[in-house]
Amino acid sequence: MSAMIQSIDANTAGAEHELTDGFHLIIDALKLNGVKTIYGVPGIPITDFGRMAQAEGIRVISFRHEQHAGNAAAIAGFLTKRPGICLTVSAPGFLNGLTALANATTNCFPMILISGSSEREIVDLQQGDYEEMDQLAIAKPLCKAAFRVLHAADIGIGVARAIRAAVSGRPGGVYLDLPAKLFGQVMDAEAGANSLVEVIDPAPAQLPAPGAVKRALDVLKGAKRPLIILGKGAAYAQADDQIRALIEKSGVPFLPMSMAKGLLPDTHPQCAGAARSTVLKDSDVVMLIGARLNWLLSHGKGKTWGDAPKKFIQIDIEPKEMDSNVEIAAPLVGDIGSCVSALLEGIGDTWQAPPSDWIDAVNSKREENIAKMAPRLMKNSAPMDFHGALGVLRTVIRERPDAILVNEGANTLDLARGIIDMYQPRKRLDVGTWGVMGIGMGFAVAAAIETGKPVLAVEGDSAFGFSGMEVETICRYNLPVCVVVFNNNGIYRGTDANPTGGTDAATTVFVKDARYDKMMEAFGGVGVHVTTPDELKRAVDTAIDSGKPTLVNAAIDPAAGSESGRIGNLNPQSILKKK
Ligand code: ADP
Ligand code: TZD
Ligand code: MG
Repeated sequence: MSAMIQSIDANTAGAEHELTDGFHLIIDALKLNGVKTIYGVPGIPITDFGRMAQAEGIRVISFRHEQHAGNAAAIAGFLTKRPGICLTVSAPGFLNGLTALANATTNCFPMILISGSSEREIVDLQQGDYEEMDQLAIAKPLCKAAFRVLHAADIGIGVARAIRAAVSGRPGGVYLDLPAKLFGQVMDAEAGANSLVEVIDPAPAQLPAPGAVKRALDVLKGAKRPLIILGKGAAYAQADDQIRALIEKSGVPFLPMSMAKGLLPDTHPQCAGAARSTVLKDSDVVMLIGARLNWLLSHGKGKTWGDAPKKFIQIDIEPKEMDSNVEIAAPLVGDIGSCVSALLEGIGDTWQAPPSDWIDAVNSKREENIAKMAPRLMKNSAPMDFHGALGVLRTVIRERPDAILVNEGANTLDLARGIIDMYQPRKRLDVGTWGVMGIGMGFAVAAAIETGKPVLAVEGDSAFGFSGMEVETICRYNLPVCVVVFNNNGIYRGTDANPTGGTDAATTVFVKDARYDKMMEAFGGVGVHVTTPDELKRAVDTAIDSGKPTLVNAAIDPAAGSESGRIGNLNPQSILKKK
């Protein structure tokens, strides 16, 4: 359908002119650039915009809170390499979305937060407009780029800049500020159409310098105990075949970071996931592919990395990432597809596999750890502990490797990451670089919408609470999402008591034995309450087979978890704490 408006132009004495307006120009600009879905929450000044976008064939997914719409857009960006679009109202809606925008930027996910805003004249004189706020200024430090469009004729350029900024170089969040008046601005339809910009090659390949490729290969060749670490940048890059070829040709053990799991199957003979501490400690050359040496890798130094001297090779599109924490002996700046292809070309046919004593050491550690874990995963007891419950979910993903696993919580996150093997790229979506709670339902919605695959969201009961109201969204769009709430009555554990003995609950516990399954039932979905791993497996299988929105409330032993999951060491300690 054309977005044009038949009208009479007063200046040309009754002659018919086709006109268009801001609403339609924004829609046309997005459509021209392949935007198929918008995630948002309606309200002044964007309610009609959402209606019109839907009428024009864009899928508009309305959420109950902007943060979850923003998280949906962000993960859509990660999954598709195209910017996910989130649409919010002014000030409070914008701020709700901003958390997701900042999180997307931190995680290098491309997204665009489009917010309606109030009028510049009033905002700048601080005269108290409806939902007044200088949104552009507030967004700027929290995203990669921020733009405002004041004139309808600039919409094409504004949208194009936002798209290119989001996906080129290191991907990230972009803010696009659209004041209310812009939507109704009218202009000649033909001039409007001509003002639109189709972004050509939005994320251009960035080829590494040949000298840098040779340096990287020389360092790798000199290794006695090499390791490759794959990060979520490697998953994002969609260079799956090249990465697999490089790893298999080089024979180097690889360690996937959380969201890089499945890039090669966790059951691949070279996967060192189950020998993590050994390979970090004992390796002598480490090649990072789309992974930062941040807190998740102990900043590349200290106890985790052992005493042996290490050389790092780092592939990243962001030159400033090099030497962020330790010296990088061989920086390889470029996009991962191009860098890995160049390495593959340079590796030649005379490549020597790593020394067998290293491979043997890694393999035996891996087998030892896998064997140690195995019996714990088979425990079919009530109440369930994390391992028993995760043991069956691990089987679910083995049997359905194309399902997408969303995962958040503390124990629920850390243990699931270690236990549930992934088999395909970009199937594990989680709390990312910030370890943020609240991504669950937003990620689940977008994963279902963008891929059409079944989604299994494994959620701590606290984690789930951050986005729990979006089960209504899941039901409304009838999405094939099965949420499993690991209900241990609280944050980390459900056993804490108020130290004063008073009537207020302890700070980390929730209503005991809450029935989260009833929340899904309230909106027409399926709710199931389970107390054993066998019941859990049956409930999840039924949910995924049916494709119906389902919430499985899985009762977990309230005493089973540990403080902060695997990262309790990051808690500051008071000298006065223990009495
Ligand atoms: P993880 O948390 O999995 O360790 P990080 O988010 O820390 O991963 O690191 C991802 C890195 O990948 C970032 O430094 C980012 O610049 C980089 N990156 C993202 N996309 C690409 C790409 N297409 N090519 C090269 N590097 C990329
Ligand atoms: N707020 C936000 C936005 N992110 C956070 N990470 C936290 C608070 C702090 N936090 C964690 O780091 S994990 C967690 C919180 C509140 C919840 C852990 O409880 P859970 O998981 O029920 O989700 P387990 O299985 O009980 O450990
Ligand atoms: Mg919990």
